[in-house]
Amino acid sequence: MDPILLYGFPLGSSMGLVAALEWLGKPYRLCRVDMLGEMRKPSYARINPRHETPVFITSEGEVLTETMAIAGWLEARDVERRISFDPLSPRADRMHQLMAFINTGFTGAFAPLWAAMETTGLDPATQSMLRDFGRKRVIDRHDKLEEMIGGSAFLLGERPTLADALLIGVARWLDFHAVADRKRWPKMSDLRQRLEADQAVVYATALEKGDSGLGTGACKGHVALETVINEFGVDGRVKPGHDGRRG
Ligand SMILES: N[C@@H](CCC(=O)N[C@@H](CS)C(=O)NCC(=O)O)C(=O)O
Repeated sequence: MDPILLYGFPLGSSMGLVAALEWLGKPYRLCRVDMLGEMRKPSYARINPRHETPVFITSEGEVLTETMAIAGWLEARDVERRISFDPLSPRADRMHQLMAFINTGFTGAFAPLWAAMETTGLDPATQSMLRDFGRKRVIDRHDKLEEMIGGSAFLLGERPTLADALLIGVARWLDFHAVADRKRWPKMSDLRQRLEADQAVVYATALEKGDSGLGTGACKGHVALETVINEFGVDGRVKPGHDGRRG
């Protein structure tokens, strides 16, 4: 079967994985998840008990959560090395390093900003403290990433890889939370501009917004969330400790 990526809207980090699937060019399907609504319902726990996107249904029908695990699955099957490198090469090591940085400290820096925005009943002082702390963390992680970026068109050379995919899904949160002018980090700003103009990212962003776009043709269509849950989610009542596995 074609693997299925469950991606979240609005503004899910998973948008980058949609772009990666386009760059990879192998058949896949998508499932669009409203993170503010359907992802919070009890039934979603059958596919991810942590109520998060992305989720990936592999071509063997297994449920795989966590961005790094999904990216690893794609990398292992990228035999033509369209979005990755020979796993034994230094560039693969460097790609993993950048992906880990983006998926941990860089992404996590935004957590206080999301909390300040989404937590109900926060008093203004706590909200302001969270915003201030988050803003400082985001700026610091941008400073660090700016230092890590070289002079190439994309993070690891002249074509985008999984590291760029992870970055572009998250980097736009800087603007959404109005943390700072992106031009404060010239290399990051140029990189983002290049990625935002990339056809795969344009396509992934359009889908996220509920529009249709011009993809490569690798996407074989969308599957309804209810269908994915019924076909691949754990059966019956969710038991503590399960991770979306059927067996
Ligand atoms: N560790 C997970 C984190 C995934 C994550 O935090 N996803 C966000 C969307 S980008 C989410 O679903 N948050 C829960 C929410 O919005 O309620 C991963 O790397 O895949």
